Amino acid sequence: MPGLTRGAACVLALGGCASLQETPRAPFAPDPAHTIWLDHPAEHFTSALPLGNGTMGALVFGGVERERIVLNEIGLWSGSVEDPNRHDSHEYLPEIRRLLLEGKNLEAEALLSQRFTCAGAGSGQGNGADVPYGCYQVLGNLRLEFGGDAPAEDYRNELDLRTAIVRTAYTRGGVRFERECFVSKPNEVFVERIRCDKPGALDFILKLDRPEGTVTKSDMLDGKPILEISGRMPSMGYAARVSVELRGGQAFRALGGVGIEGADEVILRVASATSSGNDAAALARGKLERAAALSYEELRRAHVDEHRKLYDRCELTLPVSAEAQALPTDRRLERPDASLAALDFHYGRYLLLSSSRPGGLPANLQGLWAEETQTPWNGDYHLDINVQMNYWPAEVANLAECHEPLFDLIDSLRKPGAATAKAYYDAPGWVAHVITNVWGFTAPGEDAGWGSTMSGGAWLADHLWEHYDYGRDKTFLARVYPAMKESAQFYRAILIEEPRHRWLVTAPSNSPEHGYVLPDGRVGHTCMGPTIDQELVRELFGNVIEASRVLGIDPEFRADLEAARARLAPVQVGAAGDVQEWLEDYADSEPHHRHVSHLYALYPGEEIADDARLREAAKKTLELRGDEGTGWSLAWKIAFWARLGDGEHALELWKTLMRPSVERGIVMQRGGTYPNLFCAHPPFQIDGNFGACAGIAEMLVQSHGGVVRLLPALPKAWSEGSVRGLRARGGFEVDLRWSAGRLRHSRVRASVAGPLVLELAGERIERQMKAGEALDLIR
Ligand code: FUC
Repeated sequence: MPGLTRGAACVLALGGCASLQETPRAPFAPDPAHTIWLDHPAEHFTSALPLGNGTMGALVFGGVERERIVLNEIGLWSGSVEDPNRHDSHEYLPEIRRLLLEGKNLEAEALLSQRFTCAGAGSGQGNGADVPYGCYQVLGNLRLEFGGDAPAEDYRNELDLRTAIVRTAYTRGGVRFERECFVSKPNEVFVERIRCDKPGALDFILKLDRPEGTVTKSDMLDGKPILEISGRMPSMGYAARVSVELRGGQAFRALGGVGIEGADEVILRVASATSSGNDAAALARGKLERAAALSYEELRRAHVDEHRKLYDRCELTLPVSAEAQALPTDRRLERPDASLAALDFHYGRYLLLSSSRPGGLPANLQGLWAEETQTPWNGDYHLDINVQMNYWPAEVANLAECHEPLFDLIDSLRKPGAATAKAYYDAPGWVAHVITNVWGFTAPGEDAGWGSTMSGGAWLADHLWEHYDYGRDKTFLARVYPAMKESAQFYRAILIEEPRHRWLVTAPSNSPEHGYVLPDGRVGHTCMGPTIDQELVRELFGNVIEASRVLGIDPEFRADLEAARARLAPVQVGAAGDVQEWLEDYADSEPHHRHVSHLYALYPGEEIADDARLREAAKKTLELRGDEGTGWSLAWKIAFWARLGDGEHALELWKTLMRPSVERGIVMQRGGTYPNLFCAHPPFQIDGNFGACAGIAEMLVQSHGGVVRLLPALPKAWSEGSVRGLRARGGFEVDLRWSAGRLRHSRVRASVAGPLVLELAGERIERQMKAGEALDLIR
């Protein structure tokens, strides 16, 4: 009985769920620092608006005739646990090293190609969906087919970062339509409300599908429509289930889905799950049943409250240009104003808290948003910059708990990484090379040219220390110390002495994905002691030394590391006045290569920043490398220039990164930004979003070398502004307000007792802080 249904729903609506015709339309006034909006539906997912709760993701296209919402589950991977190690590889290690010590690098590389790559197909050259390595895959598509050909007017598709709600609104055939959706963390469900201002005018077909391998069910259960997809990967099952709540109108079976006719309002709930057993569908059903017990308003309120607890901790305000107030986000990319940098910063935080939550998997190459079954580069975890960059904003931008999934991943690599350490190096401890997945892949990659960089583990282990250094939580340090120590044990065991200076170096390794030119013109990759390895091992040893001191344990291991650390090859300055990328001053095979690995110690590492000679060399390196690059490469350079104190140059890089991109295939140059502000490698790769967020923070507050620096790289275009809730190493939180390019008010709060060294405009202030104390400076 339609009348009765309508009446009953109206009673429920008293809690605030007024229908659209009763709600006076508020003028559309998006906050330019917290809203991403477009005045047309997305043709591709790089214009769609992302939602996520760390496990479930959604990309909302905002279609008028046809709406598509891509659904994701962060654990949905093909592939399976495998043994990718060649267990006899260590037998060839002495010969590989002998060749390297004799300067026969290419011969060493040839042997590496035969004996020191992974067993099996490895990553499948980045197309690993059907090999054991596997691939992160799309869960499905939710489709709403409205049909008709009347044009839409007064259209907008809008994501409010503060509420994590996407709203799609337009007028069509004289009727105003409004859809609102979110992915709830507390209730583990995607929710969408569809309304219009004419009673009974909602007619559409609802469908749920997946590109491959799926059973689709659409049915009426007790008069209520249910849609479900489910399927199995080699090692897991997955499912998504949709329920439909109607206010007015009715539902009916339709070809490939369910039809809705004559409704005033429709509420969709979608739950999903992955499972190694056969219970994914049951898990999804359970979530859906729990969410069905709550009204739309209750679900919405719980979602917004939970989201704001994280999102509101930190805020950046920068000058807004008049046109930025009025322009949709994609048009703002053509003339990036200061407030777009604030939006980009907030978006980085938003994307992190949407794709990485405690208990889940880390944000992958695309966070948790993917529309294919073969995601570029398998949507995996690359360990030679990419997954680490994803977590650069976590501490400084006040989302430290979102860092946790990375720590779990690191912990999960200890066991497989120990097997790899044994197989290839006959060494203790654990190691990971260039790539990993959810199945514990730690072996070298399938190609020696890029696959044998051995510092992936050391770079990961640095994140454990960073989390401690920002928060100074000794319980955390004690928990993660074994992973740090076992990583140090590995590198301690595999270092060899190079003949020229008798420095200790890694061997065999390479400088991530870059080649050198030998004096005779031949190009090689394999080497000993690439600069990044030396920087990472020096840092790892330093962190483990310090951690063992803080925890009061392992004095003998500490002493051994101290002795070895003093003998590691130093950062060297080459003939061109730049930082040498390799132990020898080789020429670059690609002078403008995207990786700038040897400047690891400038950012995020600390070794270069406070050494005048090395700073100059780093500057020279950046000048020679140039201001181009893939998305993440441009983002890294923002942080490099910020550390060098050059805010104008950092801003230029950020502007280049904002360059509108339409390229969606894999291209190893010309990074930029898509209409939805996703970073374009190209293709979409989320590391550049996170790198830019961290780089912007680095322009405002730095805290390396035991000194908290305020406004160290402020560009002129940002001369007015404020920031609240940035964090600094040592257990500090910082608020700043500045005008005419000068700091007016700073507040530094200490969460633990300890010394504070503050630097602003060349002046240093030192204080002993108590836990909970705040220091205000007013100028
Ligand atoms: C590394 C980078 C590429 C790309 C890929 C996912 O191989 O060198 O640019 O980001 O990871």
